[in-house]
Amino acid sequence: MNVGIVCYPTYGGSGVLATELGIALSKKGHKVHFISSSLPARLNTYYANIHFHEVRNLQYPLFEYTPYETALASKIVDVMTYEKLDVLHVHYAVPHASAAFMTKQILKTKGIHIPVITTLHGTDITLVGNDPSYAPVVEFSINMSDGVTAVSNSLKTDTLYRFNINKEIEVIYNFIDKTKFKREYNPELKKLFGEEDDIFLVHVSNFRPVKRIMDVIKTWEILNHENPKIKLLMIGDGPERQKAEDYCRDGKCGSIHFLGRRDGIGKLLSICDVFLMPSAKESFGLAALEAMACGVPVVSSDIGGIPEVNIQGKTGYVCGLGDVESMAKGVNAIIKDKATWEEFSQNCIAFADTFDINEVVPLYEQYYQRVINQSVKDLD
Ligand code: GMT
Repeated sequence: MNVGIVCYPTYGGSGVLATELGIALSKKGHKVHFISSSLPARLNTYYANIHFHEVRNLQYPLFEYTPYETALASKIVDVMTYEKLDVLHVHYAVPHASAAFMTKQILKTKGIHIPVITTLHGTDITLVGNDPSYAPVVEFSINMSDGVTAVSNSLKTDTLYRFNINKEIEVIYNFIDKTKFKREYNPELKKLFGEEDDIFLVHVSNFRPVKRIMDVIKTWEILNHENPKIKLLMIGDGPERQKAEDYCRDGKCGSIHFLGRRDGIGKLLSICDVFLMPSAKESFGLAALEAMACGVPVVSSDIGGIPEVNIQGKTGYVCGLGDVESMAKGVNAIIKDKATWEEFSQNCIAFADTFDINEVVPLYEQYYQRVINQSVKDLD
């Protein structure tokens, strides 16, 4: 197949998932065209069958805001016309689904038909997409897509609750590439941040307000107060990082390491003992799944799709939003002895296996084929 993928290039679950999907499809012999405003973060090496088309956003003094959606639709029209895509798969509804709809209309006038699949990732439905400034366009463009997928059952339910949707939504879970995320414990790496017998908590995100990184720090504070051997690695960057660092600057957070944005974090995760995800919104929690694949149990909030990934009492604990006391208790219950931690860690690896890339990518291929076949039938 010749597949077009539209995604955000930034560090965020939807862009990561879209990029990993494109890479996996290319390895299976499909031709993949990424269309994005810059090179997606995880597309940092060369692959056969992968092409990258940059959306150039023309600046003009008249524009207070540059019309990205227009530039994107124009770029898709160009790629579609010359590369003859079989299907266009857009990740994150805002504004990719509406840009795709516009593209379809333009191409129709040229006698070209392209089926569009929209994958809903989370905040495009639960936070940004249902804001009145976007909602009517989001609802319309989801309904106009030829296929719609959501990354968890929770997100499907949320979408049907918040919007008037007349399309069947297929749930295809996010996936994990075990060659990139596996347990590779390295004591030398651990020594860079502490001592061999320290216990490391870890958080990975883009530090946006929904990630509630102050809950991460408060959970660590409770635990570190009881046991100073408990340390914390904060991986990522974003708008809330400054607030968290300022909170720590009077010296009370001596054993927190802010590592910033990092690539290839499987090795870092592998020196850690518990992953913290106290998010206020999370349709799936790809970062938690990546930690689990590295054998790291998760203590999280019970929001959105997280309980479909983090299984209470097996791979970790799910707690009420903002309940840092329960989160600290959850961590203690996991790290109380080596055997308990080992059991949770093994459960994590086994459960992460059920989201294996080799199982999930064929679901997308089958779905593409179904949507293509149906759209050809609809044309007749
Ligand atoms: O939440 C983020 O950090 C980024 C966001 C995105 O759209 O890029 O992630 C969403 O998509 C991920 C991949 O499907 C999911 O794992 C995240 O749970 C989801 N985030 C939210 O719902 C807040």
